[in-house]
Amino acid sequence: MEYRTWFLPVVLVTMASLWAAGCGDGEEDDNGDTGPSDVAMDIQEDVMDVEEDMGEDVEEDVEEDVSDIEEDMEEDGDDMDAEMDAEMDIEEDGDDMDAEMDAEMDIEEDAPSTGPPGVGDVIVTEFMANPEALADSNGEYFELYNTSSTEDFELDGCVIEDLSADSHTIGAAGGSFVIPAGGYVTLANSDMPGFTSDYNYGGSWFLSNSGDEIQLSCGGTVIDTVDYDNGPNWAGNQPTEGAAKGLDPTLLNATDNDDGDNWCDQTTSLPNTTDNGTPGAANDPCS
Ligand SMILES: [Ca+2]
Ligand SMILES: [Ca+2]
Ligand SMILES: [Ca+2]
Ligand SMILES: [Ca+2]
Repeated sequence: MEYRTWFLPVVLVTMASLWAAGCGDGEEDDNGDTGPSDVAMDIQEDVMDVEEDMGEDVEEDVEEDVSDIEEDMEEDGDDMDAEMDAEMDIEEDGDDMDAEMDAEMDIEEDAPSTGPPGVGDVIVTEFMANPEALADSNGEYFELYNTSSTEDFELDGCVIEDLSADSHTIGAAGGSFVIPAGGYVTLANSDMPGFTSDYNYGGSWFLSNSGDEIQLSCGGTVIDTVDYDNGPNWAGNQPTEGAAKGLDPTLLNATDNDDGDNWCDQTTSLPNTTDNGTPGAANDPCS
């Protein structure tokens, strides 16, 4: 105990000094928080934690703080979480066990986490029900749009269905199919429906030429539905052969896409066929 009480701070101060001398330039980074000089500051602050813990004569805390410092130096150069944890621990009860648990949680929280969308977060914005240049069995597709400007959403495990027999659970290669914030993804019954689709749901899911539904559900919650069944909300404006229907780009929400009057034939040619569509990109305007 006595040996450790003077030896560890000396070693750590030395380590911190070497780290600062070797990596830091003494100036603040442009972004102010993640550069080598900040790492050196973090380590120095951890050393102060050690000294404070020793003032309370808590040997376990000292050892754990030491391992915190070592981990921080090995990991990613960002000690902010560990630093805050250490401060809270000191304020609380002199028991540093929380810091270990916090550190584990920090690692989990720092990992990218993308959740499923909520109602209206992801909407149907385009569909090709009746291709002309390709057979229907090869050229049907639809497009989804992420209405959030800040949040990505995970679509793997979500279900695409209609209101009768068609149902397919998205099972992407690698177990992840993310639609980025403000972005589009395309789902098709082949890999090349006139362009390279993002997801191929295969040949057992169909878009009827006369009337059908596209519904996305995630975790049992319906996220969006488009029903072009020629019913009261979609009188006329049925699919045109060789042109995808696109939602007016000024009306990108889950309610406006229920009304067939807000959809129009796309006029931009697909990359690989003479049919028209704007898969994965903003739709052609409807007026
Ligand atoms: Ca069709
Ligand atoms: Ca169908
Ligand atoms: Ca809708
Ligand atoms: Ca589009």
